[in-house]
Amino acid sequence: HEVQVEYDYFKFHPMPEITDWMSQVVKDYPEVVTTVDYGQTYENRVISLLKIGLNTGEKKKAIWMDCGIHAREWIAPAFCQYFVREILHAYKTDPKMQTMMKNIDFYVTPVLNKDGYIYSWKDNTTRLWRKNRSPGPLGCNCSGTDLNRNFDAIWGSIGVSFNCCSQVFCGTHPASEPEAQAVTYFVGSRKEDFLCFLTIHSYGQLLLIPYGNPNYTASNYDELLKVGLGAADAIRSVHGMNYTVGTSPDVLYANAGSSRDWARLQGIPLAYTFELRDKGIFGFQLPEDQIQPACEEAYSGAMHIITYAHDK
Ligand code: ING
Ligand code: ZN
Repeated sequence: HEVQVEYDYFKFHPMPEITDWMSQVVKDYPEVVTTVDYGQTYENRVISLLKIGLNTGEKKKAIWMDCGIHAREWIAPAFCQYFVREILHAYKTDPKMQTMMKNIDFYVTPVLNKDGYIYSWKDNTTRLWRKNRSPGPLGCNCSGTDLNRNFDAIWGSIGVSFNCCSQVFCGTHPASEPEAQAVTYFVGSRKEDFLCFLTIHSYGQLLLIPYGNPNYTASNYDELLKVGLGAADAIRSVHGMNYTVGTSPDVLYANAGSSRDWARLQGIPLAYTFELRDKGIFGFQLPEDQIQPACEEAYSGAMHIITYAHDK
């Protein structure tokens, strides 16, 4: 019989270890955690999420969180795993979390772009891969589509490239990629259930709100900004780190086809992109000794948004 080894949340893990971790979480918390397989990657890997919540027999509201849509942003999958650990610990001890688990289901995808993530672990020449691993269109020698430009949200309008060699290649048509299709179908088919859609990236220490195209303004822009600023305050209170809040064009750059904009266009009110640590000293190659503080502060920011969504 196997010896249980304590999972190290403050190291980066290759894909097989994350997959094993998912199975272990289901075994450890069978009354609140199940896995849902909801798609396949280009290389035919199963895309799975953890569904976390109490089965009340009632129709429940939901929270979405995905990590690892971009391969090289390793702190993001580490955060999804930490987030799951924290809400499950809180569920055991904190009446507020027990209430939340009755009212809502958390849908957490630790690694959405599995093919890309595995490729970024291959060797030091592939460590900074961003896109998925689908081949380019006929006649193009580069592979990979930027999944965060591929969603059906004012697709192709701004801040994207139609050159398949670009890091921000938006694909051949909206949701051309199987990974974007999986999210589109899973979330889209139950969009009225979702109170909030959080998509986790690095780096930059930003909380980005819709829309990426400056010609569009979210109908609840004021609410998105207010709740985002509250989350930034919560983040700052943990380790003093500053996060900037605003639309992508206001604080970073314009873009179209992001999953966050797609979620907001579906009617999900609270849609945020988290850009975790740091601000560029280490960039995508965040040292492992920053995983814990980065996750602690981001957890506090995410819980600020989730608590607002739940209590609203
Ligand atoms: N940044 C995001 C990107 O996809 C972003 C930033 C998200 C911009 C959503 C606009 C909308 O480029 C990283 N680091 O991937
Ligand atoms: Zn990213």
